Amino acid sequence: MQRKFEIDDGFIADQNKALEKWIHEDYEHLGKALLRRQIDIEDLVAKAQSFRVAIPSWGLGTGGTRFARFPGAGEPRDVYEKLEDCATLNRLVRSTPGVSLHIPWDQPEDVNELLSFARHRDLFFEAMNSNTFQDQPAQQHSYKFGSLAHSDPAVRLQAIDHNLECIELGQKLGSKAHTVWIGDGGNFPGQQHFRKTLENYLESMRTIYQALPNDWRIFIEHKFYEPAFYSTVINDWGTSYYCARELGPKAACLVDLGHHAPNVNIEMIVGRLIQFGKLGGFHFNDSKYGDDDLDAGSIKPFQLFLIFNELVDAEQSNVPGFDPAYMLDQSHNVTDPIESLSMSAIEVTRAYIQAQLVDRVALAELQDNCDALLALSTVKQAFITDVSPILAVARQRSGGALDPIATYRASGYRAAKAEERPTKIEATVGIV
Ligand SMILES: [Mn+2]
Repeated sequence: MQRKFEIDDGFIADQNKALEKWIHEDYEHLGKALLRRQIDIEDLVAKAQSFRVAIPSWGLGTGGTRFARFPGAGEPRDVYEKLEDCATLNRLVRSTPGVSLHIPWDQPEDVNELLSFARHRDLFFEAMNSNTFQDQPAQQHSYKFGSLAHSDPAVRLQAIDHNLECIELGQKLGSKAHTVWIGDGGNFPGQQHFRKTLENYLESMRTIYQALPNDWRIFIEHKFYEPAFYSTVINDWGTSYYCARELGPKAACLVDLGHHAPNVNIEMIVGRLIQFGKLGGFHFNDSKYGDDDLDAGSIKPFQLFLIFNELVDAEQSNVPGFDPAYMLDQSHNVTDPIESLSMSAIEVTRAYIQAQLVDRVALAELQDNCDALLALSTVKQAFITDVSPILAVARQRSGGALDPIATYRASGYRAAKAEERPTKIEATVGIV
């Protein structure tokens, strides 16, 4: 086999040399400033080094909108090339070794081959994702009018079977979670009976739940519209919570930041789900209007920080069973996906580290004393602290790049892939 172009550790180390002096100077200064706040910068570097966010296999190609898709040169054409790009991304940022597969888009011909391909690149498989929102060639029943909640039991059964296949494949790949997002819903008032469709969904999910291995979790992802424009079956976190509770302890809610109406207080939803023991995980992305799937932290960085403020608060107070799965879920239309995912992984880590800076003892006292202004400023102080040197040093100590995007561009990776991967017919990518 022809040798494929890779960014190696030596190249990253060479690129780091040019930046090292300045970043370490900034790091030293930040260390002194944080010490005045009784914070040890080394603890934060360790936290940044241990932070992980999973990569969606479908995020490595150009997503496209309802209008068009403008594919870039050198995009991955199959699951192996997607994993190649995941490995490159992880080599740069060192926080993304987990990959979330989407079935059937990533259905391997040989499971063991895929597994060893991933292992050789220090990657592993995170949550599986089923797809019952589009029809596949030779599929018996159509999902045009729904899947797990469809009025026809035969369609529901087909959708259940697909989910069971995903779990079976996931077991072979070492995954421990399954995410179910469905496109079921209605475009018009009267089209669907709200209670009946939810009952159908629950009945289907009970069958899937029963097949779930004991050490697995199943994530329910809510979304208030799209592809259905009037009503969806799992429309909000309340319905998601109800279903997770009905199903049992292995079921939990997954929060996709783009799946809420504008101005909804997502950090509060996160706080509620933590309190109720049903926060399963996240699909991080950002949005201005709808399910835009823009890069995490690009539109509302303060919201991302406030979400992590809840997560870190739960982490520090040892909430029982608190173990959310973090994943990016983005659609890249005008950027190189590897660059967008690098920046997004960094932005999510940034929010996590900034949230560590909140003086929680002082905040609790201010809350008790009803001091609204100083409570806000305590939270804001953490948000406005530039923790970039911490993130850069953490990456470097783990073998990654001080400036992942500059290093990636200097490597000529995409141009090399454009040579190796001549465009073939439309690669399967999409938005969940
Ligand atoms: Mn999602």
